[in-house]
Amino acid sequence: MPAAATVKTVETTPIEGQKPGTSGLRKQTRVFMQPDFLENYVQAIFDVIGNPGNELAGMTLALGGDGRYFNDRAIQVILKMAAANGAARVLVGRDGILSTPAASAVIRARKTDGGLILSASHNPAGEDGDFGLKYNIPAGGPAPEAITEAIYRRTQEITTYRILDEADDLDLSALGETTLGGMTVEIIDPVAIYAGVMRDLFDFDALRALFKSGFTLRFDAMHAVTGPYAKAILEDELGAPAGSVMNATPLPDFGGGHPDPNPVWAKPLLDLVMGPDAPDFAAASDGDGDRNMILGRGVYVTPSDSLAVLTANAPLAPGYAKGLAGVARSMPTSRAADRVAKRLGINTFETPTGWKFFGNLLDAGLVTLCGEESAGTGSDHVREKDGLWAVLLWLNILAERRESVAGILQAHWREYGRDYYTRHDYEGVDKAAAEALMDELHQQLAALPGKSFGGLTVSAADDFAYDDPVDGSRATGQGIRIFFQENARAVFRLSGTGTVGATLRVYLERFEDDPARLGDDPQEALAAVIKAAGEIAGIAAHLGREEPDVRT
Ligand code: G16
Repeated sequence: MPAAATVKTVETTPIEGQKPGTSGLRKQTRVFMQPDFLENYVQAIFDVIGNPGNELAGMTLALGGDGRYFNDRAIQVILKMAAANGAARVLVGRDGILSTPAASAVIRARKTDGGLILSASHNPAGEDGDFGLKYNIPAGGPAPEAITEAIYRRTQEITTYRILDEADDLDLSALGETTLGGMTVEIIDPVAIYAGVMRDLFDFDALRALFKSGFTLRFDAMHAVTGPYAKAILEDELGAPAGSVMNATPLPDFGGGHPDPNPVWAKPLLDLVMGPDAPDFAAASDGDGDRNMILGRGVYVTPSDSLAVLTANAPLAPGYAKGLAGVARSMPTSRAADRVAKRLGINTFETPTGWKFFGNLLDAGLVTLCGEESAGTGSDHVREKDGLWAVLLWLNILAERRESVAGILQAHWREYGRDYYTRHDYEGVDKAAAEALMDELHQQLAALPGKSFGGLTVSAADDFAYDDPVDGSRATGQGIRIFFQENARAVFRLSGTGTVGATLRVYLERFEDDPARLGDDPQEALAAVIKAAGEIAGIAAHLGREEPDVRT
């Protein structure tokens, strides 16, 4: 970098559309690439987290992303802006790579003043795909709403941003320290700190023995960020045969795929476990490595069931041997984990959708595990959901129980009953139509109890609100819940992570204490609930769609 690098103050004006959603600011990549769009948002973050008057003076930040298109450019801009705003040090993953859970681990292990994570999670990548940016707090988790709202307000009044002038891009491919303006840039191994956390939690000897005994695994990294992590831990350290990790090289466009680990987008893996060459265990993760899908020979484990099974079995892993303080789940997640928690006599919490709502519960030691129907599971080891962690916990349980995934699941249902579950997504629908559907649902709420739809009778209906037991904050309008007398529930909410139009999510579940009675297909077992939900919300009339785009 030429010694001449100076701080340049650039005049700017607020840009529309910088309101963060469920998980930071997520937009089409081209929107992020507009002049000043990234710069304005980054400066707004720095203005909110910085010291009034001397910005980031003395602060250390972590920085990295899932390697998607524009990750490399955005990292260089953010580094130059951090230097211009006076940051002391930035820890950046080699080549700008950090999975979301690894970023959380770095923030916590190195006690930074938070970090910036570049990802649009499971959304497709590329110039025509999506991009995203979020700020995580020093505890390692996504910023709570008070902070994201302050950042948003700042974007609406911003007039200038600061960036280094005449500074060359840094080479981020070699580990070690370098300087940028007056700031130290420390290029770190993206895997090392994270792998250390996993080593502390799980019985790596037992896992090595499991693989040595011939246990087979397929992990689909979906050409996204988890590849290097999964290869280093599962293959290099634990001895899973080479090739157990598929699609392990992160690509800027994720190979043109949709790295959302669910039976629809990871269908080849689902087909594999349902076929004659099924491995003992299979799993997939998403773009930024925080989501997971769990499969066994001939079986798909829903995220809600996975949370329940992990809650019941976590103490088999050394990191949880003392038992769990409690378990939290997002509201639309099935109530399977609650049944386990009740039996164990531990805390349960039902929070709004969004990992940020778990942060306070974890910090206060009220819960140890958290999970969401959207393929997120995690624990108090970091403050993000963690895809590879879920895989390792499952493997540790399998290593101890030496039963199949299907066997464990069947035994779980026999013991606790089964919460049949499915989510129907209506994607890219007209925003106004989706909002009208939700408005109408609202208006009906009070009149619904006692009415019957498709053979089910509504027992209660509300719009979910959450009072945080730690800081007293209240989140309202978090999704409409309709309970039926027949142990069933339908939930409606609009996605907060989409970038085009609106996505209506309908979450459907029904509890059955004798799982043999309703058969194995959730769509069939839930037919009456699906019908009732469609009638109550008038889905076809509002959206002009007879069928959802995605059923998971
Ligand atoms: C994000 C949040 C999750 C949340 C999900 C919901 O996931 O981190 O906590 O469950 O959004 O998405 P939607 O609002 O579309 O239903 P991710 O993996 O996209 O960061």
